[in-house]
Amino acid sequence: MEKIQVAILMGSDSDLPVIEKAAEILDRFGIRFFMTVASAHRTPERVKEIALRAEHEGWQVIIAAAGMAAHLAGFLAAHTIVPVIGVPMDSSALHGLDALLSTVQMPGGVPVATMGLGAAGAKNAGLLAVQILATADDSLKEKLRQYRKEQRESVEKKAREIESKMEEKRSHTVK
Ligand code: RP5
Repeated sequence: MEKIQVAILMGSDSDLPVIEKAAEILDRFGIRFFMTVASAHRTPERVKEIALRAEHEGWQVIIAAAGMAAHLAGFLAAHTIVPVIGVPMDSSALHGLDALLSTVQMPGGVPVATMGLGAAGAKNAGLLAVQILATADDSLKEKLRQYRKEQRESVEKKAREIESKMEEKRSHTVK
């Protein structure tokens, strides 16, 4: 069986619709990952076990998504030297600002790489994990370059479409 490279943990299954954007990226790059729910407050022992398993099994990156007090990423980071990427979730009356601040404001000595809120943050967590893995994998580097190329081409295509639409509009009004 292929070795797990990345783990995606979420504080609650309600985080799944957002954090699955990270999973989509890992799938796209052919990264083997493990995904589960573990709560820093409601199942702290389980989180600790997963952090220890990460080192034991040689996982290379952990992505941790949580809302509200959002201690999941920090709690994991406290129990392992595997790099942790935190993704704050918008799941409270404060619309994620609470989770963003508590994920990003780690005390010196225990880093958590914090992504933005929402689907973009989840997608970037997947991409950052791939970029970390790519530092020691030339074929992944090539796939990332291709990804950026496709992204660039897609933006350029949209730019051309908007420019020609505007041009067409202008030619009608000038007449
Ligand atoms: C939920 O509470 C969240 O979106 C979330 O991830 C979670 C945090 O759970 P604890 O780790 O605080 O138990 O509503």
